[in-house]
Amino acid sequence: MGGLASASAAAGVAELLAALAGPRPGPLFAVGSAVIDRTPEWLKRFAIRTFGENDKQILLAGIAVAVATTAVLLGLAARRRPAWAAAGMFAAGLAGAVAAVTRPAAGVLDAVPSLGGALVGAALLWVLTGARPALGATRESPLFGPAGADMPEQRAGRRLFLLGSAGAVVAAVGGPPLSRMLREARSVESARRAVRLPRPARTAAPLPAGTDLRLPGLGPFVTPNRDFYRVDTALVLPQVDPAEWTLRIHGLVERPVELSFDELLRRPLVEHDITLTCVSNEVGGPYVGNARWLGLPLAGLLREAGVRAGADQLLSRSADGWTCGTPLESVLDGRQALLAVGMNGEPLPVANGFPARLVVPGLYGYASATKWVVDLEITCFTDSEAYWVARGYAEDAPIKTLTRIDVPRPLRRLPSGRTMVAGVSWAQRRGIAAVEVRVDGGPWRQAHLASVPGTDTWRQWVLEWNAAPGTHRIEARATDTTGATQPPARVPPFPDGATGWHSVVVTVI
Ligand SMILES: Nc1nc2c(c(=O)[nH]1)N[C@H]1C(S)=C(S)[C@@H](COP(=O)(O)O)O[C@H]1N2
Ligand SMILES: [Mo]
Repeated sequence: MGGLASASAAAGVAELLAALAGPRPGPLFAVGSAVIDRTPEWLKRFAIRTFGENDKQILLAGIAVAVATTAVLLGLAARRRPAWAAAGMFAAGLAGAVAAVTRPAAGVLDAVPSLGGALVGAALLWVLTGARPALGATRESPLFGPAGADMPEQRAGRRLFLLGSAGAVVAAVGGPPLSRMLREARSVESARRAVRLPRPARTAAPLPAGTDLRLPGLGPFVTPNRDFYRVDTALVLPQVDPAEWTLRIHGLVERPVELSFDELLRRPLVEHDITLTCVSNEVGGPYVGNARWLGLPLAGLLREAGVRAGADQLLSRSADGWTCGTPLESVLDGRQALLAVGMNGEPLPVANGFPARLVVPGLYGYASATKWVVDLEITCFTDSEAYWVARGYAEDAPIKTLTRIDVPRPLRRLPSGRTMVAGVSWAQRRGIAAVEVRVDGGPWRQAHLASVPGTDTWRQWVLEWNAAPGTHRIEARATDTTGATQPPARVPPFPDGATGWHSVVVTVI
């Protein structure tokens, strides 16, 4: 108990000190992030596959269990060797400090919260366990000498114990909510609400009629911001104040450029509909979403800086130190690659990169879609490796053609008769030319395609099916405008994206 109480108090104090110090994540989160960056690729893939968007909660829970176990062991050890146990508690805090200091963009001061927490934890452990013999037990106490000593010392020991317990409870129970309040008070949400996006210099045409088939269960053509998937390595959302944000463009350029957020909003911004896709998305998976983005064309910005001959990589970096390598060619070939500030008519949500992010049609997010972007370096693939490329993912990451059946849901029981089979297909840059559906390995039938504003978004489709009683397997596949049809064999996401046909099994009654 003493161990657990001291450790909880230490954690509470550390998180509170971190919240007082500034917007950067506290030591527990620093440990979590350090674990994420050092997790072997296969384990990360397993975690994403198994826990999906809950992977971060599972990781934090795992760390909490590890910390609690250590704390209980230290508490037990403290009965015999209080000094050692206190030293152990301090060492654990030191580990937190090391994790915090070695995070990208961290400084020496980031060690302070962990060290403060560690000191409190070590002192409490000493008081709560080491001093206990003075309460009248028969063992020797290092603080108060032989047990059974005279009354004033016993009383002093008891007072210290009670004070320590009270302090531990206050710190452990009060620390986390107090630090959350401090963080919320300082979050950029209010700055975000104050942002007035300019009118686009070039507005996207209204969506053509019939982009959205509006079928129950079918994902809408435009994914609402609150439903947009989120994938990133950030345990705590980076809080980037637009008043302090700058974007630096440097490296193999003629003229380095630095841009403030106000300057960015004064530039001629354009709108474009782009479907974003995560390389970790399994066939039939949820990590894909479509939005209307508002931003500055990246190609013009890079030409302003003057890209030097020989460069082939745009290495972008986020406020929290994540990096992304995009083939320069794909930014300069005429597609609408954007430095985006708006998403579906609003400033970017904080989770999706506020105040600015990159969006490049046709490439998986890990190679194109840097959120909280602060730095663009023109470089070569041979000179620097981005985060996921260093972990084995492909340098060139064009999105593969994929089809997802949204209706009916897997394992659904349906009444027999006419029913709709519907879903979405995407092949960004190339565009979807046809979608076919078959039941129980029978003949392929052409689905009806919804309209689309261009080649960079997904495309809805629907087919009416006269369902007979029994168990049926529905399969769907798309063909892009180059004439290439999705291959049947399932390929897992690593290292350059999943392929294969999506299939859904239903029972008709
Ligand atoms: N700063 C930062 N940007 C990032 C990532 C990240 O981990 N950190 N992940 C990328 C990946 S893998 C994807 S798929 C997209 C997801 O964007 P979303 O969360 O807005 O859907 O963001 C990209 N941008
Ligand atoms: Mo991703």
